Amino acid sequence: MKKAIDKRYMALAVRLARRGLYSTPPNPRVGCVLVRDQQLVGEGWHKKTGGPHAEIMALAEAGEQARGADVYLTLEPCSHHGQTPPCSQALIAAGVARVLVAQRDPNPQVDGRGIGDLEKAGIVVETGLMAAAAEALNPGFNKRMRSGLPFVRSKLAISLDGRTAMASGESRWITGTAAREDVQRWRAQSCAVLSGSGTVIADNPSLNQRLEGEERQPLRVIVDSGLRVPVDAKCLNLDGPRLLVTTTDKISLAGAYLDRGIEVLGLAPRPDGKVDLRQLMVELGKRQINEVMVEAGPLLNGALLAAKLLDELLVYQASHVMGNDGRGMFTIPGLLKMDQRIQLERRDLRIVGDDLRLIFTVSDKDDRG
Ligand code: AOF
Ligand code: ZN
Repeated sequence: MKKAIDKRYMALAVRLARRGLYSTPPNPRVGCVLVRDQQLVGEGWHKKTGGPHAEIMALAEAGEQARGADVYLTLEPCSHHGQTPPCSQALIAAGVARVLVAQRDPNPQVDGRGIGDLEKAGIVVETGLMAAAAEALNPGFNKRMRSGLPFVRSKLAISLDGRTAMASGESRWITGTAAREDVQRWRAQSCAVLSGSGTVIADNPSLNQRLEGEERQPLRVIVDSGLRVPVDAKCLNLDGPRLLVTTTDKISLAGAYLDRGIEVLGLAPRPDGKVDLRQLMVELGKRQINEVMVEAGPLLNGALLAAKLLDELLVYQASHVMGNDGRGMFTIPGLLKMDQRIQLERRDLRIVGDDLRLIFTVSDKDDRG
């Protein structure tokens, strides 16, 4: 009985955390529920980096009622002075009786210390209830804290026969409006949207998020080893942070971009003269980028998948056939035998408007930073 009640309140904490889906990055989404004598006395969630943590909001709502309360937390309370004081101490000072923590905080500054603080103060701590749901709130934060690398999700819009553009390059629109609206939500929850010079030249996409009421714009990152992207490309001129990534030997030619306020990053070129994508991910991790959404063509997608840098595929499949001359999803040369296949695990399947939406986890990947 008690177990079922605990699960119900933890599920509420997860739902509260989700309210921060679009606004918390680079901080994690966190929810907190306070219950005393079977009464809900406080609810909190973390809205914005620099703002109050979930626990502080819930404690403020509960006031004196926090004394002796049970606390349901999706993430271990922080134990450090960041932009705000430690939540572990606030919970202790409020006199709570028991704390249920779904997920330990992988931030090396916390990593068990928050739980340790509570236990030292004589508070009963239970961990692991609904851990998977709590982890799923923050794939990017968790991965970045554990490996230094962001979580990378590639969005692909395809025909039934897996084509992403006609041979002419034309690709508007493969999927319907409902799928394109869905894409806006994924963009808005990302810290960065990544594309390549080929896509920008062919489609001139905006790559910004246009969700109503959401202010935070993900960083638009364009990989352009040859500095071929026109300076007046939409994605380089719309409001919001922009980053053009090229190789160190090209950086002296980037004046026209810099004049427009576009940041240009030069990375040491690989032997083939292209940008080192792993280095790019390391760099994005250092910039506190949690989730990257890739919206690119088959060359960049193929290179990312082959380099084991993709964590997830978000695929929208339309009900039409584009034919054999159309472009594919991943250009990966040298895959000839069945045992060279790249293994995926399908996690979700649903219908979005006229299209099918599939989410895959890439099983075979490399998380070393
Ligand atoms: C919590 N509750 O609601 C959140 C936590 O700079 P600060 O003070 O905002 O601290 C950020 C770190 O605190 C973040 O990296 C993560 O480890 C933790 N986030 N902790 O107790 C919250 N958002
Ligand atoms: Zn905190």
